[in-house]
Amino acid sequence: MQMQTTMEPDFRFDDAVETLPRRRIRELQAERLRWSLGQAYDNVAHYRAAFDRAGVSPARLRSVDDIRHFPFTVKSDLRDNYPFGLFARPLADLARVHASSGTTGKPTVVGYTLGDIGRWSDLMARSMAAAGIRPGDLVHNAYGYGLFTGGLGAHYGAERLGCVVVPVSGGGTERQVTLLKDFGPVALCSTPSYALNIAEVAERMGVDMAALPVRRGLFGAEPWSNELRRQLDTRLGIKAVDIYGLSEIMGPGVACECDAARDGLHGWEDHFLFEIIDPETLEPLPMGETGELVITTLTKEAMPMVRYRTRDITRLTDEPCRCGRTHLRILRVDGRDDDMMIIRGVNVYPSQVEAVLVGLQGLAPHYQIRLFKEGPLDAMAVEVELVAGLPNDAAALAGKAAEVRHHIKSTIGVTCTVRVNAPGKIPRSEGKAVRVVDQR
Ligand code: DLL
Repeated sequence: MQMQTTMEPDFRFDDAVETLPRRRIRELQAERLRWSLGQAYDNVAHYRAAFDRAGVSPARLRSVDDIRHFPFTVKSDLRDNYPFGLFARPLADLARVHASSGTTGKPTVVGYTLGDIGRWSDLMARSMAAAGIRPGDLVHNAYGYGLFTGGLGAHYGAERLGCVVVPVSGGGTERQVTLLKDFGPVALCSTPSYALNIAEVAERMGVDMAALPVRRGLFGAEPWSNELRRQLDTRLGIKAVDIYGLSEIMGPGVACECDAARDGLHGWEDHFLFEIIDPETLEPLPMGETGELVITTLTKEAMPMVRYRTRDITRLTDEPCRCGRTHLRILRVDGRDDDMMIIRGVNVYPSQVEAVLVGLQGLAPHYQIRLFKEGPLDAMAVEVELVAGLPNDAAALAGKAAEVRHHIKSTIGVTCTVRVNAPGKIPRSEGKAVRVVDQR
């Protein structure tokens, strides 16, 4: 059963801004950039020192292209200024802090004024509308609530759009399925790996997700392949839409795909300046080239970020989109440069392995990659699972493993070890999936 939407299909939350001519977007960015750099320089000791060292001054900025003369900000700058050293406002003027755990050492802490929370909510509402969610829709929010920005980010955005939020948070998957069945939400917000977990548990409980009213999935916070998207579309009976963001810049809603094209994520350029740089030379790259995404905030009060190196590898396009929005698109993120594995000279992202696995018959889309040393070289072992109901004796598992190894070799070009496990052996995600286990 499909719910009818009451709004016209190309409904936009901020119609005038989302369709601004590109020239106007650049003018708006120049104006806001000067303000934002000024905030950083005047109120944050770290930026004042960094700008002075680089010999740059916000007042002398002529156009957005001048951003290339400003210094980058990196993750360790946040750690070095832990916890509140990068705030441009006194702590008492803030409304909230969030933090991400990070893989090593101290968490990175980010802060928001009430105004920042308002703009974030607007951008999440804009993203959700772009994804096809409409005012009045019931939204099941399975992003984790707490220090992680996913839960509260999606929550405030959905409320701002005029939706009714079910604030479930992550985990307790059987209960999630029961709520999805009983409440009949129109949209599901979660990481793509958790959505897959929900689909699997629903099947086990005998709940036909495709027969429920849910018709949109707003999935992000981790890289995922188009193959996984197709699988989620079918198994959940939805249209799965990609949403991107990071705590350092705001949280979810920095960019989001549109329902019309699902072909790249519109980066909201009235609030952020996007660049792609060569991660080796640190030089800006022209539109369309692949490199590291660098983002400068244009409207953040509590914590302006100047040329933040996201470590996310992708490319941008400013080709017109069929949805009518004029904001550039970030092509789907392959992964982080620190997730990139180099196996016998070949660069591999976990999402490429995922694309192969999900495309093969008889395999469940749950996987983990183990990195280990083989003599002096890095080697990769792929652990995957057979779907339930197939013969899973040793010979069947070995035969399937050989097939997977062959496909990985012919598609990605790397030789690796593959182990096909009986169903249920790979850990299931309740948030961001752990795809790579480093045993080197
Ligand atoms: O993951 C914010 C978020 C919440 C985004 C919910 C979307 C939905 P962090 O925990 O700071 O923030 O992690 C940010 O996650 O630099 C990317 O490496 C990765 N990431 C986020 N969205 C995507 C995506 C949230 N759609 C880091 N595709 C980012 C690929 C993504 N990677």
